[in-house]
Amino acid sequence: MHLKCRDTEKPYLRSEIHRVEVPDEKVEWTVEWASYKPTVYTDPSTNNKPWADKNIGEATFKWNQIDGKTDRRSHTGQYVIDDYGYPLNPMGRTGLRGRGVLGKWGPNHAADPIVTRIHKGQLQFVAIKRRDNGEWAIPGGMIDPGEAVSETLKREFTEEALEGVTNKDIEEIWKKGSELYRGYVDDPRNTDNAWMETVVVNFHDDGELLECAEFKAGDDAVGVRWINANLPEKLYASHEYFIELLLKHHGISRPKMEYD
Ligand code: RP5
Repeated sequence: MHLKCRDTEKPYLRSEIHRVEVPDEKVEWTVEWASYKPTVYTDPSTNNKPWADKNIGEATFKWNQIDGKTDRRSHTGQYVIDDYGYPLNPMGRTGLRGRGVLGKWGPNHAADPIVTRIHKGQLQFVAIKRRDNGEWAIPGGMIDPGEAVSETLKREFTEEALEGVTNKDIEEIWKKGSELYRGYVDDPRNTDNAWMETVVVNFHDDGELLECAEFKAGDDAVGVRWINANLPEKLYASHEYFIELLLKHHGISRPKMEYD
């Protein structure tokens, strides 16, 4: 069940708009809620951007299909279009309608590379600090139109954690990846009609390829560092869950914490 995209405490990113509170039992669209009338918000800064969709009614959209250069298929299966022509978030209500700050109606596809190493006996992954909200995150990003996921994974890591600078040694790391997840992301930008989805792939450096890499935050990142995977750390969107999958993949169990 999505939680971060139902947060009513903070205003929605770059706005003064608050979500309507959606109680757990009313998240699913199949639960009747006649008086549900959340604010409709599409960030004005997305208007007329080449990467953003037009308003519903001003263009035709091929839902659940590849639509020109936009992949409107969801990893979660077929999503529903409501009576007014808007795609409905497959995880249910979020307390906000419209496209928010996202570019696409329906699924917005991203890719997340988890680059890892063993350091002093600990599994570590590379994290970046996001410019938009200051949270630590996996250095993922949006898939460009027509781009292969494998390219996005490489490109986003290079832009955000290496400030665009790569070399032959670092390139080696992209040769072996293990997919950990493919699906919906509980991203704070999600709305009832636009949401994030991702493919998460682990690239493990078992040959010290990254030992001499010069990590430097670039593009949408303002910080970069190695984080011990088995220590609890607050991360952006569903990224804590992706780290749990990473630990499982490496056969590591996280020590039980007081709050568990
Ligand atoms: C998250 O947003 C994904 O998991 C990915 O890490 C990220 C992509 O968005 P940007 O970083 O490009 O804003 O939902």
